[in-house]
Amino acid sequence: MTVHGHLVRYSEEVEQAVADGRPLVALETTIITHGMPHPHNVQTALSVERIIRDAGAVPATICVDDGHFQVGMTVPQIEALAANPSVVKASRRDLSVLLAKRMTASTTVAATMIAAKLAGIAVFVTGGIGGVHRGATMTMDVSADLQELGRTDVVVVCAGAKAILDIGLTLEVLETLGVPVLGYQTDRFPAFYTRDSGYAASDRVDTPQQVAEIAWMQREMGLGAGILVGNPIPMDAELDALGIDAAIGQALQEAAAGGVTGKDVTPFLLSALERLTHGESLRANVRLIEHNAKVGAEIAVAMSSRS
Ligand code: PSU
Ligand code: MN
Repeated sequence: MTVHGHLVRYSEEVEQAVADGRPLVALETTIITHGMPHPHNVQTALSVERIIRDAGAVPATICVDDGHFQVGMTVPQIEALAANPSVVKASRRDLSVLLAKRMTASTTVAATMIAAKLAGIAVFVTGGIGGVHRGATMTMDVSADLQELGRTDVVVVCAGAKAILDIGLTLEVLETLGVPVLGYQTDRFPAFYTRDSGYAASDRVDTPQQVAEIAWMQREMGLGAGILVGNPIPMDAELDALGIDAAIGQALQEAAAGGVTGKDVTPFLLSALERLTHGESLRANVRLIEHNAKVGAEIAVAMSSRS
């Protein structure tokens, strides 16, 4: 393993892929440590990597460790992270502290975008992004993921945003920040467990090549912002909208009653939802991430044909 500069440390597989100019796909780790229960988190992380390899790209799962961004993790490294309940969640604010203290941390969408950019990786696959929380007009709870999308030019493939958030306000903020929100083979912005949030995407794309062309334009102008690709959950995996809405309502009530704030809000809501749907939400979560992995790898392959 080689140290690149002072900040990025590649795995052997990723190092080789960079040297060979092969397409890479970044993956976050907060979903592993704070988004899914063990052992589903490890199984999903490894299956997502496999899907990316099968589609002709190289996965780079990213975390913070020993004063570096670890870009590309071995199976034992992923297993250790997934089984360690004391790993902290790192977003933009936390990175300098955690790197300086040489702590182990998982990276959110925002932190993974920063690492991907430093590591020269153009495409990043996740499940759902953070956004504007319901009630944010009072709490001001707006995920740092949104600002990052406005300032870091990485293509982020997701299944939309969970309805634990205020999706309308999330889309307003993304518009203000100049982030294209592309519906992948749909005109609609997806809502994670369901294919339609009730809001339109800002534009529609139908092929990986189209995403690549838009990303090149964005770069040529030096706009600096990322691109959000909303890839809806496969039809046969979609959950019943009313059932999931009821569970979300209950989860939000529990969070309010428990006085949950700050970086704990999203993990709290995700685990409450898991419990309230008796694992149904988890199965959907796995299916949509696997789907995102396939589409993200195809976009990475399309983008690597011109660089
Ligand atoms: N939304 C999900 N699943 C997740 C997350 C969000 O449906 O796992 C994680 C991602 O890592 C995201 C982070 O970047 O939560 C957002 O946290 P916050 O709202 O504290 O910015
Ligand atoms: Mn928050």
